[in-house]
Amino acid sequence: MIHRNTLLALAIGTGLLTLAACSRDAAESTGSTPDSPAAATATDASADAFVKRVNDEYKAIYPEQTAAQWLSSTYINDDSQLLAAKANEMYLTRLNGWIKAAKAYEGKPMSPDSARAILLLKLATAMPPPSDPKKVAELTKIATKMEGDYGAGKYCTGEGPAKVCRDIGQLSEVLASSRDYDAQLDAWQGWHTISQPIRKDYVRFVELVNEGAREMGFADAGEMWRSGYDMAPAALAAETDRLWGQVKPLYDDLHCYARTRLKAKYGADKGEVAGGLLPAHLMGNLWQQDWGNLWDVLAPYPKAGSLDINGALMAQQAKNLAELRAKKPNASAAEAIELEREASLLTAKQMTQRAEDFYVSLGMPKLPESYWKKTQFIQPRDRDVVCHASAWDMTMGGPDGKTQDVRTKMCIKPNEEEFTTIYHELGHVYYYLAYNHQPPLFQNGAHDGFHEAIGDTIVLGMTPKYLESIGLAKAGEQNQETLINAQMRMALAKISFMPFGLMIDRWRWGVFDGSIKPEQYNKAWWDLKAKYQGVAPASPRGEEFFDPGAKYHVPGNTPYTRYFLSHILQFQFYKSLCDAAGHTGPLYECSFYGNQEAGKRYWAMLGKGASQPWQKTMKELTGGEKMDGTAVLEYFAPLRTWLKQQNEGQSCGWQAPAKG
Ligand code: X8Z
Ligand code: ZN
Repeated sequence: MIHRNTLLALAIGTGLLTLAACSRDAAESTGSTPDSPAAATATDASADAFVKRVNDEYKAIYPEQTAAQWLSSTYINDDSQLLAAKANEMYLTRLNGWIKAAKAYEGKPMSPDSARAILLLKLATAMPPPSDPKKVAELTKIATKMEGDYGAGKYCTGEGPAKVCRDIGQLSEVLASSRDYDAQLDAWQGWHTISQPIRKDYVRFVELVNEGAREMGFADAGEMWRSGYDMAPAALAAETDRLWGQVKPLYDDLHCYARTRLKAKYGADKGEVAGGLLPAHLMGNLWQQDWGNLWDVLAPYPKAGSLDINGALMAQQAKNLAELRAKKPNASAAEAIELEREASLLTAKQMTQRAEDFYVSLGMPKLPESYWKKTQFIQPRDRDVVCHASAWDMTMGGPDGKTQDVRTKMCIKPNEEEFTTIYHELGHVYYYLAYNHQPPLFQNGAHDGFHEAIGDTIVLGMTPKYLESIGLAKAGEQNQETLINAQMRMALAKISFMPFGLMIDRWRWGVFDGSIKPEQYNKAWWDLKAKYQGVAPASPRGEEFFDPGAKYHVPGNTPYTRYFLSHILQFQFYKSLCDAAGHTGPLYECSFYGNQEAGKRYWAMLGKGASQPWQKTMKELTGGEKMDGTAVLEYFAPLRTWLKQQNEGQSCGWQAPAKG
């Protein structure tokens, strides 16, 4: 996704452009005074002055580049893409001088803040470009094109007047709601046709970023990605294995339960794929990363309480529409369409106000007025956009730190998944607002998993009681059945995600280090899907497909380990905020909604941004310095017991197809 920190990463990566050129170019290319880094005596003061100059220039040139990216994501066409790619290229050329100039300060004494800023300058890249300017232009063009092609992707069927084209939203809707085996298969396969043409671009993209990473001294781009965690890249990889080991037993239990239910629903032959794998098109989600839409199939106690948030949100939309229609009883056909859009926009804003209210209840500020004016809430009907949700900081606070322009870009629909995604995106936005006072190079998450975990921590605070208090659920009397329902609802969103959060970058790390070759892209993808998630396609997916490209973050080049880490971290943050709020009793019962003390501690953490190693930031909030899955297990303890009972007598587990 292209939120601000991705852009920073992308931009700084391209700063490697002229590493080999002479140092005078650096001063010229940054447009600065002739304070040539090579000639400077690298004392404390000069390094600090250098970092200050980079920070000032960075903030000054940033808005133009971000504006071009915003335009190309909210108005996809050849012109906006050309401008976005060019803006990137120009911006990166400016940044290039900074990285090169920073070399002069290597190993010299400097303040800890300057040392960290220079470290971040060199490490915070998702897209390291080669030094050849032609290749930089090629890279920014390919990157813009891949994302645009994904955003505009459609699956068309029929000919002539009978031709129907469906976008990702419409195809996702089929998986969410239809329980017709073939309709789901068609929607799933249809979406996976859009990425076939992206394959050749991706192959070239990998060559280019690897070249860039190697010039910078990394083994490959994957190693560079793993280097942004205040620990050795190999240690980070081992850390993800350790964390997965902690939560995998819970995933295995959920997998077993889901399979039993699917077989009951679709029959023993269609409800699973040979080896005990879950059929990819039946999980309610294009990538099987969130099984929440399968509530109708997987609800433990369908009659206990009501957590039908989809129904409540749709009712809200219907109410908005009815009220608008009542004001305009004789609307023409064209006006009727406008009314529907007006109702959708109103519902989307109401959902966002709900999310804002949670943050404000913790003592955080209201969103700035400009947020409401400039955000993309719903899908425009007259043009292609990248619907994948993202949060943007357009100005980094502006020159005075107070000219804030933060936005979200979504295609909101009235359903539960989108509702919680709004809370997720506002987590990014509140992080921006909290750290806008920091120097630009520290305006980032403690690590990228922190950025992803902020809003999700709030989502964990959306207990049935909270949902009832905002009129979206009838929690009723709490008992064992409603507890298991609530736990299952959370597990279908969070636990089902974990192996997916891990496997995407297992695939990309392999692609970058060459152990996965282009001619095995798809096979390796499905091998990893089978190994980690225990899912499989219903029919063979040969190399004519490029299934990884059907997931936004691959053509969008957003590293994904951040989401896996976030799913661990958010339970740790949640537990700490519950402690701060004085919660006693089982963890899963806690909502810190409205608690100022929890809010104060959270805000303090957000305000630190990337100014210190994440371990320190984590210690300040949680008291510990390690990521740890035990809070996940503590939270889901009742569900774990319940799943064990349900799975009794079943033979759980799955057999990944033999590696060929
Ligand atoms: O991409 C996102 C956010 C934007 S950072 C909507 N997420 C991942 C995904 O959709 O694949 C949030 C959860 C995982
Ligand atoms: Zn996010």
